[in-house]
Amino acid sequence: MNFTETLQNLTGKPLADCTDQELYLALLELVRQKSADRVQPVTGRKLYYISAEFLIGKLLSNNLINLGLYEEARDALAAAGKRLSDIEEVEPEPSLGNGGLGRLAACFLDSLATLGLPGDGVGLRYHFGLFHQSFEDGVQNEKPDPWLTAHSWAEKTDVTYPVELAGKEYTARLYKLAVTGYEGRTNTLNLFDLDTIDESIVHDGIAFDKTAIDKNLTLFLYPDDSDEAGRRLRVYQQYLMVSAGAQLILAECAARGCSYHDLADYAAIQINDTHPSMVIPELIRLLGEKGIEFEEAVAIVTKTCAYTNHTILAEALEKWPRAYLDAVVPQLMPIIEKLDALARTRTKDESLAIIDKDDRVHMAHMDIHFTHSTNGVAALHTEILKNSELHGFYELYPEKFNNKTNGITFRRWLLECDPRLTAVLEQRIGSGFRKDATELEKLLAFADDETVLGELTAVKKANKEALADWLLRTQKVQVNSSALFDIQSKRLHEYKRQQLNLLYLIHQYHEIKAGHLPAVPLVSIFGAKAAPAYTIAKDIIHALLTLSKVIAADPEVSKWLQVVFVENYNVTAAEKLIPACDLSEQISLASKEASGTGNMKFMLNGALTLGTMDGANVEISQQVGDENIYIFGQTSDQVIHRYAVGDYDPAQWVEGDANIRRAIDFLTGPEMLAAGHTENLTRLHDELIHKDWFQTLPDFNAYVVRKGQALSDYACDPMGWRRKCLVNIAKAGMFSSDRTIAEYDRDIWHLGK
Ligand code: GLG
Repeated sequence: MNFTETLQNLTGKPLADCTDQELYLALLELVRQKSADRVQPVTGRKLYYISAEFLIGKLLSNNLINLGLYEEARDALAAAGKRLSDIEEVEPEPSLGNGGLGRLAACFLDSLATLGLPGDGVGLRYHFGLFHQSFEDGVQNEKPDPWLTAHSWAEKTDVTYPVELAGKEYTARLYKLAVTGYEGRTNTLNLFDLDTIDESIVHDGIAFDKTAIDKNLTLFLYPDDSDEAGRRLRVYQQYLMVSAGAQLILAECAARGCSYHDLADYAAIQINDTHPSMVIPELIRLLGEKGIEFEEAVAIVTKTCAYTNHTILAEALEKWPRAYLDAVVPQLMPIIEKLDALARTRTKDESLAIIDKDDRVHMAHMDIHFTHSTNGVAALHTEILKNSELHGFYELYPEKFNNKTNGITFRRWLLECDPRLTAVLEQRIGSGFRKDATELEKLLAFADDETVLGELTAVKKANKEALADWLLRTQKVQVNSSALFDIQSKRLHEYKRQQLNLLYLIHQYHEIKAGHLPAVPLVSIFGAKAAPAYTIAKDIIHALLTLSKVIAADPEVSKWLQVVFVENYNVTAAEKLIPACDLSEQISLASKEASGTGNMKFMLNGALTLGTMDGANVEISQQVGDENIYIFGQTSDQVIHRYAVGDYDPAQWVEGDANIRRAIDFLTGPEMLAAGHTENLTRLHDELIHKDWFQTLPDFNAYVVRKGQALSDYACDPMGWRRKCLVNIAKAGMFSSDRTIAEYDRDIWHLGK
């Protein structure tokens, strides 16, 4: 049977007569069948990647590509007058993640399956994932973001595990989602849920009764934690995930002949940030139930588990008040106490303890003491962990520390999101890069070939036009696609410094008004969600939306400058934005962005980076060379020094610099106040003048100068610009998650052995 017939069989009628919904369901079924064919038996060690987030994005096209069905599906549909892109729109995006950490987990699952490694994910089946963002009256509004339709990729199973929360037993049900690899095997993403969840308790946006655990437990990823009930709910969620996950792991290993004493020969468990840290005491507890003594259980768990640190921001290194754990997981507290006592026999340093003198339980400390590996996610980040943030631990366990620079899957972030670029690359260097990303280097041979540079320019132009169409269709915004597209899309956080970009845009506004025109018109695009309780982040969104209005209303300025804020930024939006970008904004305060992975996606799609020497920007700059990246600002050493001295006073910078003063004062000037809300704008203004914790002002002038340089290079030397883009694409190979996963396997997991 040929492809069209198979599809017709599944829909029961000729393709041309089917609705997009029917075709979507048929393709979903086809993918299911084909991915089932690629399930392989597991021998030796299997990985369990436990993570609160798996930001998988839409799966249809990705699965079609990985299963080698994409071209056939596209052509069969086209022959029936249908477009695959229309069918993709039927699929809701599962927003089971917040940012890079969750997207990384999704890229890792793709690479594991592609490399033929046995490795499954373990997480939660949130009903709404992260919230759906809209802008109303210039303010972020949050609503539930449903993705669970009658037919979803995650299939319900009969497997359940009992989980005890606050002394009451709940039943965790397993859902399985097939993870296909590119020409590889099929693995599984295991997601747990309760049957009793009640979506109807959500009201007024994303509010709900935080104490009705049986109804709310898996409603949302990261429920609002600004009150105690919200924080406790996070502990409930985490324990549901790790207890059900640990039971699944033990059951699977036992089924393969594991005696539990030899668990480490069957399982490798990767703890993704601190959210799953309770898997350590939970496994020790469960092994105890199987008759294994505490000391042996500790040794087994240490050998089985490894921990990844994704940030040095204190707010993300979870420290739970002991009272929460006493209330929610009383069965774990005696074990955590014993672990704390054991850790104290290894070091006298109080700052390395698990339970501190204020009775807070440091999850990362438990991870480092009782796993065999702690890794950072980019070279600079790992050095900072070793030399400052976790220095005491590094002295105690130098052998545990290692670096695994993040990566991205090229199947989604090149083949799927940028078919035009993929086609040009294949024509010039063959298709070897699909499996071996370092083959992209072959493109360097064309660095001075004007035909190839012209092809890359044409690809970018077409992608920008496609983005312009999409913005018009979905947001009713018209953009000038011959302008330079400058994009900052990532979580909204002060350390990522969207506010620095904001100040730059205000500066440009004044420059244009003063007749100092830029080298090229600029379209500045943002995509970002702010955590619902993060007030200043929401104020930054408001300021950008307000500025966008002020500029749009001013014909003198709007010819040269436009600010666009994409609503509900998610993976689907990222796939539209990234291929269309000219200049990628990676402007975090040096030392604060552990790695960044958006930076890699933009580079791979032929954008140039404007960035600080932070996270993986450092490695990107090493790959491409100084002349192919726009670096500015303080170094991480300077930043760390400034924090250590503790005398940073933003008011002095405001006083001493007329440009900074003009930009900051504009926030609460008449134009902005007329278009926006006084409360939000004043709060942001005051925050920048009195606190500016992420040192925006010291980097302001360097940023303005460097960005001006980028704009003028783009305008005055188009071939030179395109050559730089080519080098970026050619040098992106090292940022394939296939490389990252191969390193994890080589150094930490040893899968299948
Ligand atoms: C974190 C960090 C990012 C990092 C990502 C994946 O903030 O810098 O790239 O994890 O390791 N919470 C995150 O997104």
